[in-house]
Amino acid sequence: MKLTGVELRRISMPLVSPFRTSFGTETTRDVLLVRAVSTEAEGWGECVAMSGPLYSSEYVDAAADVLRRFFVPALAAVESAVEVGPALSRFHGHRMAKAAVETAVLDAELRAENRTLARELGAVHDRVPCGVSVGIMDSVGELLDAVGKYLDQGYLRIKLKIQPGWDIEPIRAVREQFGDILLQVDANTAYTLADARHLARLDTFNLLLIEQPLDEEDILGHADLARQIDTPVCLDESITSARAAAAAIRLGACAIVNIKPGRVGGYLEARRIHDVCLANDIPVWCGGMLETGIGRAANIALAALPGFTLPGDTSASDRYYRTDITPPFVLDDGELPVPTSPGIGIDPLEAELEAVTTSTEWLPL
Ligand code: NPG
Repeated sequence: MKLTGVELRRISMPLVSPFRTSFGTETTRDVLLVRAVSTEAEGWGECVAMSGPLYSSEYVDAAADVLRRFFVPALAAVESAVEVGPALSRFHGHRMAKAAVETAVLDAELRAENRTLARELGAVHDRVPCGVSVGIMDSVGELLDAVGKYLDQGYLRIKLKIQPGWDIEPIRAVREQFGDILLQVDANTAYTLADARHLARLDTFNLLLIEQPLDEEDILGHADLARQIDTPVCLDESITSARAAAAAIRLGACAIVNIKPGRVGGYLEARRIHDVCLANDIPVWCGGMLETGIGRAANIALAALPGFTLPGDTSASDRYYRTDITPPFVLDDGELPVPTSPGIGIDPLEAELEAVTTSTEWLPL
């Protein structure tokens, strides 16, 4: 496969409701889409970087810059997606940007060969169970309304965003109101090890897991915390590679791993993390970054691998967007279907895509 160029396309997607986490509130997703064009086919990737460097050091303008100046020019001799990682390995970090372009090349390659991403990654299911991530709210009443609505829609597991001052009471209220549902919490690094006794108070709520309670670099802190609380510790931000996953597991820093392809540099590294976790009996689940249908399609393929034994943040399109840029993913009995068409298995809808596009840039190779 010979790449002829890469298009960077920025789109602006208003969320159906603001999404509040411990690091900020997202009301509109400023998404960077990457389209890789080859002599045989073209493919899509979605960059999951946010507008600002708040979830991690990456942000969308930086992703566009590093792709334009360094990554795309380095792909001139690349003929297959497996060559993208090695071609970019001398560049440090910027994993979300790397993931976006690797996915676009992989999608183009799979489409040219008439193969699906799910099959390529080793998927063993044709449907995946779905959870939903519920942001921090102004009041417990508002939270209960939101959780009730999602449960009515069929979501199989609820994840609550927490932070100091918004943890015990909202969790207790959700448990009291909705009983024995699958429930987990996500702190996005908002606590320190000094909060261990406070976090041990969550033990009584029988949570599936607590996600990334401490700083992303604090692997030993997570190992210490894991010894002091009964709730299983899950890592997200800390796990940037298969090597990082292996180290965190060996140190006892996590019992569960959230896999987000963008965070780790792409689907090929995501699969390696899955393999490391499976070999160590560590359950994994697929995280989300408020993706459009492009990123969602690929995540659902990944979530169909055998080690993904917990419902992911792979919600239906209408949880995020009134109008998506692809045909929507619609929840069916709490599950989404794994795409069956070649590549990521979905195409942008031309008019919908044009309507939200704010800029495009063609980078010839
Ligand atoms: O359903 O896509 C989704 C969102 C899931 O909570 C979610 N994502 O930290 O995992 C996270 C969080 C996030 C959202 C992080 C937006 C960064 C930005």
